[in-house]
Amino acid sequence: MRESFDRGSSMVSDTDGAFVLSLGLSRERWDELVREFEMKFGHKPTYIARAPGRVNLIGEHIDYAHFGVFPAAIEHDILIACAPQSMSTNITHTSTHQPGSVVAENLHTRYTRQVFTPTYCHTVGDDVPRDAVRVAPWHLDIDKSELRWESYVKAGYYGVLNHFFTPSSTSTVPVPVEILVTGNVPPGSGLSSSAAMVVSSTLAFLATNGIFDGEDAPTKGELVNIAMENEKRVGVNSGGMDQSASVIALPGSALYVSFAPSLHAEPIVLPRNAVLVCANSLVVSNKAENARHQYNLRVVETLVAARVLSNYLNLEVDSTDGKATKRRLVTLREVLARKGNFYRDEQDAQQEELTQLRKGLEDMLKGKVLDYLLPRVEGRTGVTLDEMIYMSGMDKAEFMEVYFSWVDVETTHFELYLRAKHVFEEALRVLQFREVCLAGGDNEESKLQTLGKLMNDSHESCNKQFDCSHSKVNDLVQVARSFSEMETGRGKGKVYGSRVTGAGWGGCIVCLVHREDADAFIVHVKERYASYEGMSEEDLANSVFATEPGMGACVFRCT
Ligand code: NG1
Ligand code: MG
Repeated sequence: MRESFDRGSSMVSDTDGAFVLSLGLSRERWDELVREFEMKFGHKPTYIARAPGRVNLIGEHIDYAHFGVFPAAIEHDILIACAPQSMSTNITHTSTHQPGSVVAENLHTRYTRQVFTPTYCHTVGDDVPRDAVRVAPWHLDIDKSELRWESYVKAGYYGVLNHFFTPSSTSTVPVPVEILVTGNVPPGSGLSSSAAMVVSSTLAFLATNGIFDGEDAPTKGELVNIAMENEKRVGVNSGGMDQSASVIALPGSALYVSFAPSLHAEPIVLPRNAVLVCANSLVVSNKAENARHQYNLRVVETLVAARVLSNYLNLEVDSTDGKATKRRLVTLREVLARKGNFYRDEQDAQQEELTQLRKGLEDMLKGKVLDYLLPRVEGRTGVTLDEMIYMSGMDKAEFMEVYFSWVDVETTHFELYLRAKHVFEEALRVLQFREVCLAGGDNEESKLQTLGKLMNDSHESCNKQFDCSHSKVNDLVQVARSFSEMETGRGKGKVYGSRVTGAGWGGCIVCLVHREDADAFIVHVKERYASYEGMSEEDLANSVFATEPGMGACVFRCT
């Protein structure tokens, strides 16, 4: 991890509310949160941790293949008011006050109060492997079988405990904590409510334990890594896009985030007249529940595609230990970099060469290499498990160990070719998108058109090659695009591009619209998407909204 981001302590701001207001955040929500915290716990919170959701402009399902992506933080966020548990006000939860115990409340009435205490495993016995003690001495029960709100709180806490309360760290005993959560990022909508939950939870436990004040304060880069690991505890093997956007984003800029050879984020300003509009298809995508045949399956397909390509290209991706070859997971980005001779490992930790990367992608897409991923049988693109194992050059036992032992997926059919093709094409589109944004000159209109075209192409590929859209999402995209046939009084409506954003299989689309047309565009979409019929004004406003790139996570000390 590069130390290129601020020390984490700069994430804490003292505020009497003025800072909150100057950011354009709704003061009422913050005041209500503080009031409710006092009602529930009998004292004021010490901190409020805030982490935003994000919208991804382009670069879908390529972060876990380690290619760069292009998200922006949105104004919607998760807020967690928190404080160490107070001895004097412990009327309602007498059984707590044990080290690290947590009383978690949610402002949303659907989510009930949760009380939990982590356990510390400090002895190495028959049933406790030595590694478990060294790597993760703290344990918290996280239910992966169903989506529970407190799982995200626990996931954030788990990382804090196992990074900052280990035998080798300066802190030893976590304080008992009270938290109250509220949020307005619509769940399951591709705007990353989950990362916002995990990041804000991570921040809340770091702050209440005083870690930002000590020498262990993490950098923003370290926070991203911790939040990424934490999110995996909930059962989704995600890449790092959402956590990077939520932690690192700066107001007014989108981010180009790359992951190889190490995490790097570059703020990029969009053209002056670009407005992003998000519209929710209202199809809730339950990523944790469907991960076995959706998200996690895509992660496995892209990783196996990388293995098959490295086998056919004879790339030296495995290490040898004496005579035995040690197999490991390789990403599509690593295959590309090794093939193009620009592979660097994390030790070098320099920013990747974008010109080399671009050339590598163009070569890969021009050549015939991707055909290695097709079955040797005409008429289908996907392969069976046995075909895939054969193509990997590995024996079955080691293949199963490397590719399936850590993940639960459900299918008999793997679309290695289509998934890899999407990943390489999408990675190239992200680089083109970045270049257009950075190019000088004042040909705004043509820039917006090029960006929009890249977004439209991305949607087609998500839909057809990556199979992560949904018929209703496609309907919504069509509604959005039909704005370009409408007369606005200034000519035809200026919507440049529309695409599914985030993991997909439901959720939101993101549209690139001309600033002057944003209001008319929003009305257009609200009036025409079938599932919006009969919705209240308030629900409609929460379903279709313009957003400016917002600021990343922060902790506010309540004064
Ligand atoms: P969502 O489900 O939209 O938050 C997920 C992953 C990302 C990325 C996108 C697809 C998580 C937390 N995030 O985002 O890392 O892979 O899908 O581009 O699972
Ligand atoms: Mg998510």
